[in-house]
Order: sequence, then C-alpha cells, then structure tokens
Amino acid sequence: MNDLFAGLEPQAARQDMTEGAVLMRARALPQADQLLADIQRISSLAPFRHMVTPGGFAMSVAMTNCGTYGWITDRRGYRYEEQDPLTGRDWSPMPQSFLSLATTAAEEAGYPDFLPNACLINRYEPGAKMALHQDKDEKDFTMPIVSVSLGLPVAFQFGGAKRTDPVMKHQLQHGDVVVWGGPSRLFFHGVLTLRNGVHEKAGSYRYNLTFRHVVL
Ligand code: MD6
Ligand code: FE
Repeated sequence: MNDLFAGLEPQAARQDMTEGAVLMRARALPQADQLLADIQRISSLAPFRHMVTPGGFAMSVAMTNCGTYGWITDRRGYRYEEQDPLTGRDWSPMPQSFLSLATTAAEEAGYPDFLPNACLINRYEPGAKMALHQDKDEKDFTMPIVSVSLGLPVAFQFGGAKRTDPVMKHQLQHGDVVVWGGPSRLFFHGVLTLRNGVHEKAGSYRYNLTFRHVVL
C-alpha cells in the first residue's frame, strides 16, 4: 500500500461527515452511465467553460448547468440566472435521472422534501481544484445540497462554519453521493488538486453534480 490515502477516513457504505452531512459511497453507481450520457447531452447545448471570478481570475474548474437556474460568476459577481450567458438560451431542464437520484438520496439522508431547481455541473481536469468556500448564493438554506461525484477520485475537504475551522478529508470516488444541510448547510468545503489519471467511464476528468434549491 502506498500512503496516498494516509489520514483519510475509512470506507463505509454510509458515513456521517459532520452534523447534517452524510456520505453515501457508490450510491449513484447504478445510474452512473446514464448520468454521464446526460452530462454529455447537456454540455453539447451549454458547453463547459472556465468562468471568471469577481476578482478577475478564470476558475480551473469548467462549469455548466441544468435546471431552472444556473450558477454563474463573472466580474459582476456570483449569482444564479435563468439563461446561459454564453448562448442566451434557457438552461436545459433537469433530466429525470438527475432529479430522481437527487430526491431519493436526499430522502435517504433525512431530507424528504428536497426539490432541486438548479444543478451545477463541475468538470475537473488534472491540476484543477476548488478553494474552500461556502455555498450561500441560493438564499434558501432550509433545503440541503446533494452532490454526486463521477470519474476520477479526489480529496474533498469539509470544515466548519468558519474558514479557519479544522477540515476533514474524504476521498470521493465515482458514484459517491454527499447530502448535506441543516446545521452544516453553510460549512466551508473545497476540493484539492485533481491528480493525473484515466477513468474507464469518464476519461481524464472528474465530474461533480451539485443539486440545489434556489430562490432569486
Ligand atoms: C466538488 N463541490 O465536489 C465541489 N458544494 O467538486 C462543492 O462545492 C459542493 O460537493 C456544496 C455542496 C456539495 C458540494
Ligand atoms: Fe460548494
């Protein structure tokens, strides 16, 4: 064994990460091929792009969206919009595969009333990462977020309510689902640099779907 995963949590089918946050290993495996096919279709209409932060930096993660609202960033700030700024068109409706996975996983985690109206699709290539952040552009924090990992594995960091709180690392693999809400809904989290690799279903990428309920 190498020490690549030293310090990471052991693998259990279901694991409480912190208050209100549940990791369900391989929960999306049965649907993974369908999810990847839907990502391809969605991104043929609304291509993955490296958006620019308000500070003027291009993000290393490429993004697109589906659902009623899509998360975007540019020099004017972070926000949700009903149209893709790249094409001027509405985002694609959320596919049934996405919707049923998100709502059933949320229910299994103790959130029976989750109704997502936005899905941010992140695409990481080797070298890409996401700094510690809070998801707070949704305005409604009563609903959880459901997160689905596909393709290459990555180390996910989960901290606390303050940026300086200690973080736990969890290795997220193809098919893993994280549901979090309630007391941890606004906790800081991030993704460490994606390492080189080739995944049999996703090539040299990691995809992450995050389902949210947004109010404008
Ligand atoms: C990622 N995920 O896993 C980044 N945010 O690529 C997130 O930033 C995230 O997984 C809110 C809820 C769940 C998440
Ligand atoms: Fe996030």
